[in-house]
Amino acid sequence: MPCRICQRSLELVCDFGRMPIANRFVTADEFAGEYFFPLRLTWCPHCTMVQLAEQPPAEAMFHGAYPFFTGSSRRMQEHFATLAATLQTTWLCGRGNPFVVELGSNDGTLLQHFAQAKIRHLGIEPSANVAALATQRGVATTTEFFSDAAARHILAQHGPADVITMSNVLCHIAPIHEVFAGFATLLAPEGVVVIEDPYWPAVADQTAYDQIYDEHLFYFSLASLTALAQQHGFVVIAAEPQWTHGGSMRYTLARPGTHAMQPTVATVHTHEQEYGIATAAWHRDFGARCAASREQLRSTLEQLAYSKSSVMGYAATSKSTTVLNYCGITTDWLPAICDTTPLKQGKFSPGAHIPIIPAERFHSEPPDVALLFGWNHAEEILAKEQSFTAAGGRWLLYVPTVHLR
Ligand code: DWN
Repeated sequence: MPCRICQRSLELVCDFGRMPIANRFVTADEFAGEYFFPLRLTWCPHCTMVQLAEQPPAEAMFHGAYPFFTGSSRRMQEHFATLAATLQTTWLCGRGNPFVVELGSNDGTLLQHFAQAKIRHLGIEPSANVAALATQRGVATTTEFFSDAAARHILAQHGPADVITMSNVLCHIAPIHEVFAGFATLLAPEGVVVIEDPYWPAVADQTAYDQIYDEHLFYFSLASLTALAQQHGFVVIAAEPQWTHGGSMRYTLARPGTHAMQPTVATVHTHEQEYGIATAAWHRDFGARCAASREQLRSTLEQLAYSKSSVMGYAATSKSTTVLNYCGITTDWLPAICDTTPLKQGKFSPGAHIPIIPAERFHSEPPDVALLFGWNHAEEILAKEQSFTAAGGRWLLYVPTVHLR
């Protein structure tokens, strides 16, 4: 497979082995028919885009029983409330009857703020169950994948969009050029595209290899996103680091000459150059650190089992699927994972088949050690689980390094 952005040859960064669909939690009678694919991370030495060598079909990943809800974290709700306010004050103020479009609008966590403010909006969400939740909240939502054809249809119905936004969505999409064609069709002449995604240098720097799974096809940096945007006649006018998902970047794109470029672009660009993210050595080093982290986590879990300490996983994140399968973790070391999502409870984790139990069981049967798969929510989770820690419970983390605390 050549680079999806510039069509030149890709180089292997790390082979994570056979992997199931990260968000397809299964029942026992589904074990035999589980979908597996080779999870291999590559990078393009020409345009610098980091990407999976292959990805399962979109319909296998995003379906009518998609079990991730943006609103499942209190701090993420706050983040999206702030983003909504920022979009309004920065890009919509002074525009008559503005129109906001969100791709992958999930349960409407962001767009509900526009609905409440009676601002014209439209969410585009391919997973019917989460889209239905957004509709119940009064968020105008259509259940489909975004494409240039969809953009033409929306343009005819609603007119051009002043803001097209998406958070943790663009990095999931294989027909990415089709999506950019849709931006060009739908965006008003002076409109902006606001994109948030995990920031590849932050992922690599923290050895957060669990961000690598089927849904995450692309791993953007400013350099690689700029190369992509330029192909479609857009420039990046702002690049602002975010705390979300362990380190993300918010990129604002516009048509050349319509808005001034913010100083943040030069700052991030300089940082990426100094950091050397466009070198083969930097990528090789990441691959080596993933393998070392796996061995450390395996040996820590082995020691805990040997000392008869009970361990429970905390939060059945998509990321946990990579950790469990890459590290070969079984129920011998991890008998269960607790999670707040009813759609996951009572099922088994993809591939490794660890039982998912309700979050309440963490309180009624606290383990000696909690393996924190939701490490990106550590601040929120550790604050609400203070009594576990106060009673002597310990947390096992693996980002940025494997450690007990
Ligand atoms: O890009 C993506 C990001 C934004 O969200 C997706 N491809 C899917 C998803 O990834 P994730 O599953 O790794 O997301 P989170 O937000 O790290 O984890 C969510 C899971 O954690 C849910 O199953 C709920 C659970 N959780 C919990 O059990 N207790 C979360 C919190 C905050 C908690 O206190």
